[in-house]
Amino acid sequence: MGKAYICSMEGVVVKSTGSWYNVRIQDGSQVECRIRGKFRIKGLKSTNPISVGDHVILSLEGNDYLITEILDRKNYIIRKSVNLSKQVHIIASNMDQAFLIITLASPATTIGFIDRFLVTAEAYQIPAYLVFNKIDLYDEFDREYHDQIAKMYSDAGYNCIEVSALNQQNLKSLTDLMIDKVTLLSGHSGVGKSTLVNAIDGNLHLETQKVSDAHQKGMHTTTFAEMFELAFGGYIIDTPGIKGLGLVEMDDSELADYFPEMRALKGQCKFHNCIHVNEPKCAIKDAVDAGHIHPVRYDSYLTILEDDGGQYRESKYH
Ligand SMILES: Nc1nc2c(ncn2[C@@H]2O[C@H](COP(=O)(O)OP(=O)(O)O)[C@@H](O)[C@H]2O)c(=O)[nH]1
Ligand SMILES: [Mg+2]
Ligand SMILES: [Zn+2]
Repeated sequence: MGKAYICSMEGVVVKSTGSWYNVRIQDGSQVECRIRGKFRIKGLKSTNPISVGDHVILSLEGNDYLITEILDRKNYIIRKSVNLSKQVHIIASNMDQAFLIITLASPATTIGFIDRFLVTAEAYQIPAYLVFNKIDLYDEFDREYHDQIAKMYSDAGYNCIEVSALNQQNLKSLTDLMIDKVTLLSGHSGVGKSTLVNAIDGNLHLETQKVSDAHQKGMHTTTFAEMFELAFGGYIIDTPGIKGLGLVEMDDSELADYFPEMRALKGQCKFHNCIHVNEPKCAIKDAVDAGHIHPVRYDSYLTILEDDGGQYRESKYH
C-alpha cells in the first residue's frame, strides 16, 4: 500500500506517554497517535521528540493517526534527562504564561526557589505570575509576612495573586487571567495545584494529595505533563513531579537581565561588563543601597551567580 492519506489535519498534543500521543483535534475530540519519522530540533538533543503543547499535523492512514509534522514552537521548557546526562527532556511547549503556585507554609516555598523560577521564566520569555495559595491558613503573622513578600515581588514587576483553592476565595482574579490562554502551572508538590484546577473548573477532577502525604519527601512518582481544556476557555498544563521551569543556558553577564528591576538599570554601571558584585560605580549596588532594589532579591541574584557559575543554571530543587 502506498501513502494513501485519507485526510490530514492539525491538532495539539495534550498528553504524551512515550510512544503514544493524545492529540486534541479541531472538533475538540482527542485521538491517539503515533509518530512517523524523526523530529529533531536543531541544536537540541532531546529524549522526546514531541511534547505537550506541540502543534502537529496528523494524517489518518488506514485506522491509525500518525503525527507527520510538528509546527514551529513559540517556546518550550526543558529539563535534564533522568538517564542520559547530555540529553534533555522537553517538558512542555507553546505556553502563553506560567503561574508559580506558592504557599508560605505547609509546605513553605522558599524565596530562593521563587527567584530561580522567575529568572528561568524571564530567560524563556514566558510571562510569570505568583499565586499565593492557602491564604485560609494565615494567622496575623503569616498575613504580615505575605504582605511583605508580595510587595517585594510587585515592586520588582510581578503580579501577585492570593487565593484559597480550598475555600474558593478570589479565584475569579485567577480565571480572568487564564481565559483563552495556555497557562503552565508550576510549584512544589503539596502547594495545591490540583486542588486549584478542580476548584476553577468543576469538570476537571485531578488527583489531589491527602494532607498527611503533603509533607513527605521522596514519594516522587514519575508522571507526565498534561494539558487540560478549561470550560470557560483556555488551557492549563499541569506538570506533576516537575518543580521548576527546568534549565536555561546563560552567562554571568546575562543574569541581571532576568531580574526586571535590575534590567531597568541596564547600561548605567561604570563598566559595561559589570556583574554587580565588587565593581565600583555599580548602578545596581547603588539601587540596593538606596532601597530601590530589595536586598533579598539582590541576595538571590548573588546566590544564583555564585552557585551556578557555569553555563547551565538549573533549579536546585530538581
Ligand atoms: N488549607 C488549604 N489546603 C489546601 C488548599 N489547596 C490545597 N490544599 C491541600 O493541600 C494538599 C495538597 O494539594 P494538591 O492539590 O494535591 O497539591 P499539588 O501537589 O500541588 O497538586 C491537599 O491536602 C489539599 O487539600 C487551600 O487553599 N487551603
Ligand atoms: Mg497535583
Ligand atoms: Zn553593576
